[in-house]
Order: sequence, then C-alpha cells, then structure tokens
Amino acid sequence: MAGFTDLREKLKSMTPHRDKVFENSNGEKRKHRESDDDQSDYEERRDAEARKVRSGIKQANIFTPEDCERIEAKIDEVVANADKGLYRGHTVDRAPLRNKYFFGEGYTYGAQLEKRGPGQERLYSRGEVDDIPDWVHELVVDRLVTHGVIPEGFVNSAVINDYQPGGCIVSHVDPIHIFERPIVTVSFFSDSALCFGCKFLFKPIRVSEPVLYLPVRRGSVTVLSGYAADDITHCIRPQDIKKRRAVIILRKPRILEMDKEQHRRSLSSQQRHHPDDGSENSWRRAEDRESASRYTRDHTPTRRVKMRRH
Ligand SMILES: O=C(O)CCC(=O)C(=O)O
Repeated sequence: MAGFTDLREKLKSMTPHRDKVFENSNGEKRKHRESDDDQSDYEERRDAEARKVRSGIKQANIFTPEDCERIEAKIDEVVANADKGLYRGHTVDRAPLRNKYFFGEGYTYGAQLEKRGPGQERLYSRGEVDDIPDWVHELVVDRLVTHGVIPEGFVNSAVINDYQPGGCIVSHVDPIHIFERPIVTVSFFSDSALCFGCKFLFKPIRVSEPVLYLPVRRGSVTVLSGYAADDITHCIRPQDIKKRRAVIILRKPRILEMDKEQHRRSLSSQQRHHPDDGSENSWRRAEDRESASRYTRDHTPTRRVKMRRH
C-alpha cells in the first residue's frame, strides 16, 4: 500500500506546483514553477478583461458641489416623503442599509421562487410606482442632455439608491431585456467605487477582488454600455460605502414584447367577458385587468419570499 508517513510528503505529492528548470538566452538556469505560469496567465486574462470593461465606461464631472447640495436636499425630501408614506406601493423598496426609490418605471423579479433570477424580471405596470419627480428632470436629466450624455427623451426610469455605511448592491447585470443601454448613474453625498466582476459570499459577507475598481465620486456621472453593461456584473461592495451615499440611476426601459403580447391577450379576454358598459368603473376594471396581466410579482401576502435584491 502506498502509505504516506509524513503529511508534508503527501501534501507535496498533491500540489500542482511542480518546478521546471528553464534556461534563458545567456545560458543561466532558473527554476520556474507552473503556478507562476498559471498566475501570469490569470493576470493577463484579468487585465484583458479589465480593458474590455473600460472600453464600455465613460465618466464625466458635470455636477459642482453646489449642484450636488441642491440635488442632495431633494433626495432628502424623497426619503422624508417615503417615511411619511406618501408614495405608491412599489415606489419604495427597503433593504438593510440600502433603500431604493423607483420612479417612472419600476421592476420586479419574477413570480415564483423557481422562476426568479436573471431574465425573469418584469416591469411593473404603469401607476404602480410614482412618476419621475420634476426636479430629477430639471436638475439632473436636462443637464445630462445639454452635455450630450444622453439624448432628449431617453430617460423614463429614475431610481434613487440611498446607502448607509456598509450598505451594498450585490453583483448583477441590469436586466438586458428590460433596459436599453447606456445605463447612466450620478453619485451623491460621498465618494465610493463601482466594482466589476466580483463574487459575493454570504454569512459573513465577503467579496472577491474586482476585475476593475472604478471610483465613483460625489457629483460624477458614470455611463455604462457594451461589455461593461452586458458581459460582466457590477456591484457596490460594503467596504466601499464608508459614509452615506446615494446614486440616481437613469435608464430607458424597453417595451417588452411579452408584455405587449400579454396586454393584447388580456384586452381580448376582457372584450369577451366584460363587454364595455361605457362607465368609469368598466374603464377602471379594464385598467386593473391590464395591470394584473402585466404584473408578475407574487402578491399573496402570506408568501412573499425574500430574494436577494440589488
Ligand atoms: O450604486 C451604484 O452606483 C450602482 C447601483 C446599481 O448598480 C443598481 O442599483 O442597479
């Protein structure tokens, strides 16, 4: 039996790092470990990937500290309104150390547990979240249009994330079937970093080294498209939120073909079962049915399974 008497021998026999002897051009021999090759291959691949990510990122400093102060005061008003319960049901999404406020269009994450996950997200129907506040257009979107960052009329979804120190957003790709590119974010209150290509582990929370670490300073605009938006995940790590930070995410949701199909089907079934009596109530019922058909979150109050949100 090939037994090992010394554990160190056993470990040596198991390690993949076998030494090779290389001779360089002047005849000197030097030891080279396979692990060095692996390491440098890995680093090259990582650098190449970081370059691809960079090619899909643009950043600009458009908002002065004074602009930031005005916008931050408005964000505080949003927080106060939410605390007073002034918003519609799905405008506010609270999570530990991170609250989200959806305006214009909000999205949810799929109906049942087995159907949740990337690709299953759906837009809420119109009216489920509040409209984009005027100040977001006046103070933020219009400036971005003036500076040529986005075309006029591009934005119809504005989400505010408000992070407390240690808050985070796990690695994700903004759903490609929901949002057009680019994805535009503007940072407020404090400096932080957007990281690409991290893996999260939980209990306790740990995050792997990023492929790319991108500082996102107060007042800076970050525009993601191409590889940076579609082919690699991005996240905010807990260690990168040292003070309260907020971000406004400006996007354009696509009109979903499956939503249009569901809409068409619900309208024809509505015609069959509830011929229009012309009253305000019939109009409301039609709206409710349309809502229900597009609205895919499990509303059963007793079965709201908590999922990992970003
Ligand atoms: O906080 C940020 O800068 C990014 C937020 C983000 O990726 C998201 O909410 O989807």
